[in-house]
Amino acid sequence: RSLIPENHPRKESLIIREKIVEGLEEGYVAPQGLIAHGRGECFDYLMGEKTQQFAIDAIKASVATLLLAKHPVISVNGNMAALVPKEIVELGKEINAKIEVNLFYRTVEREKAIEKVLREAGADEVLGVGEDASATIPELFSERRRVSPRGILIADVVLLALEDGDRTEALVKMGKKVIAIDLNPLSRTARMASITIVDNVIRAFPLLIKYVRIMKSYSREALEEIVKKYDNKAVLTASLKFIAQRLSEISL
Ligand code: PTJ
Repeated sequence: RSLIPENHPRKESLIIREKIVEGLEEGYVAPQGLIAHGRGECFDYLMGEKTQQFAIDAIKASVATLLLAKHPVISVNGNMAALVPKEIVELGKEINAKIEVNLFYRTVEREKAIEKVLREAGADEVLGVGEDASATIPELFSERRRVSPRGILIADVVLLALEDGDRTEALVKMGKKVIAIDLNPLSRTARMASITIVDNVIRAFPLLIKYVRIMKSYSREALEEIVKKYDNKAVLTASLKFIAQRLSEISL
């Protein structure tokens, strides 16, 4: 491993990079995942590398939606497995969600490697690997169309991150609610999703777990009210305004 000096001002960010590189070396992060990570870092930088209020609002609406869901599924790709494997499993257990591997650059080897990472992180069951991905999402032509008939196919709510816009759109067209974690508020995924958490998965997952523990005791009515009041367009606008304002303040 490369040596990161203890006092390096960007130590955290460098450690996170190492996790992605390690995932690449172990064969479960796609090479394109490195590019995606760099784009994410750039947006994170613009947002001060902190969870902002618009992300908290989206996280609360996501938790309410997940707690009300009948068949929630957490969709996992290479970058997520590298960055938040334990948190994926923990959140899955808290909300009784299935965990499914779904890759843009799909190979059975990568699926199996991700399953291994998730099992080592405590998962009892991992869907979408090899033959299990026997169902198809209509109108989708990437390898992401192959899904598990016990998972994404029948899900009413899908939580995903670092995603391409096509699948989000196809899932929404199938009548599913899509919760997307994406640092880029301009991406097609961010625009197509039912709820967009504009934050880093590294910070968003622990917060989702935290709020599930708090909101578990809420009544159905209270959860439904949170979902009803939520406005994703307003959240995306707030994130762009935040970036614009921050840049104009810095450039003074
Ligand atoms: O593992 P696979 O085969 O499914 O491939 C995964 C990647 C990420 C390669 C694939 O989905 C892809 O190419 O994604 P995109 O189109 O590059 O989109 C990734 C989005 O995630 C971009 O909008 C980034 O800004 C955002 N992003 C990157 N890192 C993070 C992030 N969002 C949240 N947290 C991050 N750490």
